[in-house]
Amino acid sequence: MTDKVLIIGAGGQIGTELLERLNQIHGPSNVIAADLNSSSAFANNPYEKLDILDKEALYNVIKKHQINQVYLLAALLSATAEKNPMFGWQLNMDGLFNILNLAKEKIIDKVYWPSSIAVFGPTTPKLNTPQYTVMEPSTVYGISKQAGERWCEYYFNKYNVDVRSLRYPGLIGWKSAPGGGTTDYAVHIFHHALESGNYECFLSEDTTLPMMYMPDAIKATVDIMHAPSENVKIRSSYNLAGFSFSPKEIAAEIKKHIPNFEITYKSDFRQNIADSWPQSIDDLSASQDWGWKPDYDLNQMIKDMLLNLRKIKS
Ligand code: NAD
Ligand code: AKB
Repeated sequence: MTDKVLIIGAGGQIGTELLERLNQIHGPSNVIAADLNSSSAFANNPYEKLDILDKEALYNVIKKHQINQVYLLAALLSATAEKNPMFGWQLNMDGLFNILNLAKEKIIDKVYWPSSIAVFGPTTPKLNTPQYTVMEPSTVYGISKQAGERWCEYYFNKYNVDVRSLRYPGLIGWKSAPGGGTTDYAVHIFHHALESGNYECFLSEDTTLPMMYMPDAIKATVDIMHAPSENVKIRSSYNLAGFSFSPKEIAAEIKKHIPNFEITYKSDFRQNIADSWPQSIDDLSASQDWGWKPDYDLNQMIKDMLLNLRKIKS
């Protein structure tokens, strides 16, 4: 049977790039883009205007297109959720339940739902954070992701729901803009370096965080969704690592390519969020269970970002 895939939140930072990749795998007519608003990125795909919180509309879209796989990307990210905690909780949890319950009823048969390094908190070991460790998230976003992970595992164990998940670090890409996260600075810095030659960072210079280049995040997403079911041994969510850096370190690297680039620092409320997260991640389980290995290190990511952003800005 041909897979019919629905991406909910297809217009976001990840959705835009995941859509491209899933088009290559399944063919654009089999990949349905859903979001609150349309986007030029959906030009080749069927599009559905959909609010994930509208259960009836969701059911109708799934029936209309005979969807069997859902990638659920709609969520409020860390910084936005902190400004509106109750709505962040509602969107992130009810959206997930709406999809998990369709999978429980066997209306769909496979679900992808991303978690985040935000499941960890101030009491988690910061270096090489293990797969299994203390998890006391201090943000509403992190609490929603941790609860979501528990529910994913519960639905797998209780109802045999084939749900797969990754704890993404901060994602960096040139094709799409980030929306409302704490790690967004790591994308903004490139645009500012090329456009004005200076950037005021909302995190302090030594705030080290785990990050990943978007092509690796897309590869991991596709790989875990295509791994044999028995290889996906963790049904909460897998740790995933790329590389780590602080604003000072990435600025120094960018300066090697753009010598006049200057960075200044003015921390805001996102500093507290970043300070509660790990600095580096141990992703041994993902590599052992389904062969995960990133393609990009920090220097390759920087070169590729600058090359592509220069092209689209010229
Ligand atoms: P994003 O904010 O860029 O995109 C989310 C998309 O969802 C947007 O296009 C938005 O319009 C859509 N959306 C919002 N509310 C909706 C609703 N009610 N119904 C339908 N669509 C709705 O987010 P992203 O960076 O692409 O992240 C996608 C997922 O990956 C989220 O669950 C996020 O927590 C997770 N994640 C992202 C990162 C990252 O660095 N980008 C890291 C860790 C985890
Ligand atoms: C955010 O900063 O909120 C996201 C994430 C790491 O989950 N990029």
